[in-house]
Amino acid sequence: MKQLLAISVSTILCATAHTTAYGQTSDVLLIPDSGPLLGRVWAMSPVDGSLVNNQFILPDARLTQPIQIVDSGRRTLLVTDETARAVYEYAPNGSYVGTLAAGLEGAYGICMKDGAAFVTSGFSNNLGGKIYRIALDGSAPTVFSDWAGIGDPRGIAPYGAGFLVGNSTDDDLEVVTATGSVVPVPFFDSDGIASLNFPQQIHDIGGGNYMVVGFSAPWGIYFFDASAINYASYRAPEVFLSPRGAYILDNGEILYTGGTRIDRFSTKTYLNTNIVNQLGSSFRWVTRYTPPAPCVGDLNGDGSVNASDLATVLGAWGSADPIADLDDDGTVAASDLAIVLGAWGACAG
Ligand SMILES: [Ca+2]
Ligand SMILES: [Ca+2]
Ligand SMILES: [Ca+2]
Repeated sequence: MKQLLAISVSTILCATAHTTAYGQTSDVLLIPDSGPLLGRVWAMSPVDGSLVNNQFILPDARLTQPIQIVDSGRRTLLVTDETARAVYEYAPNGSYVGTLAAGLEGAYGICMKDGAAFVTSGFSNNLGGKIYRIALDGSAPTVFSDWAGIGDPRGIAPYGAGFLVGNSTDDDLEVVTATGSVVPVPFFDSDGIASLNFPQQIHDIGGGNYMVVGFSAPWGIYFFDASAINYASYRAPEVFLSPRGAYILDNGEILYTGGTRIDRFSTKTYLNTNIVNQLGSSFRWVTRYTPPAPCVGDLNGDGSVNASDLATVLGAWGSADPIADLDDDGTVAASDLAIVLGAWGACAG
């Protein structure tokens, strides 16, 4: 009886799991690496921070100083690049799709809200800070929030109807309203000396709480509640060096990035563990990514069913190639071609 059960379960698994050419099906943490030659994006485990793929996005000449990568909500990823002053779009398999915005005064932090990207800008060229709103429909970016006389916006996270934004000029955490104005009284007024100094990545960690990364001494990972009470701070020695990005791992430890290193530390034992120390790398912000469910007929995972997928089926014609054999009947044939043609175009959702 046990044996029969095992056979029937494995039969079901075979029947439902079509092999795909592109790999990432479970959550990963995506971390841009603005190395000295070509920027790329690493993927790490959200459970313990271990390495999944150090070339989730292959080294790419476009990426001169990539900072943050987020899910666009339309089966693509958006990457900000500080020195290229652009926002690039990539497919779930890490291939380049297009340039969403270029010629910005800068492009640093990014978060999605109401279907648009909000990008902080301004540090690289001293023209004064701005937050751009960039729609995904190809229309020109607009200045959502002008920080002239206020400072330089860095990390950005949704907050109420607007945003919580780090100000690297006065080290405060500013509230930006839904219409882009900066509230005169900050959420947290930091002295930048004994407390948060040079805020970088900001995470909404739920329950009204925020985790903010402070890059300059006393560098560390700072936690604030809804009343802006700084209820926890982790600094040296458990935070080994100036951090830029951070993430609370599923195992409860805190992963953080800084320079050539990706580390994690325990908030219980204060033990720091190095995960990666890669000569030449410069690791940036950390964002969890849930890959979209594979799209039927999209054999290469670039987000659409098109000529490249058709070519894969035709190239494997008559074979048992498990990727091109879409209906899993053992042969690449007309029925598989029909699936590709029937799904032609951009993947939905
Ligand atoms: Ca201040
Ligand atoms: Ca495709
Ligand atoms: Ca087939």
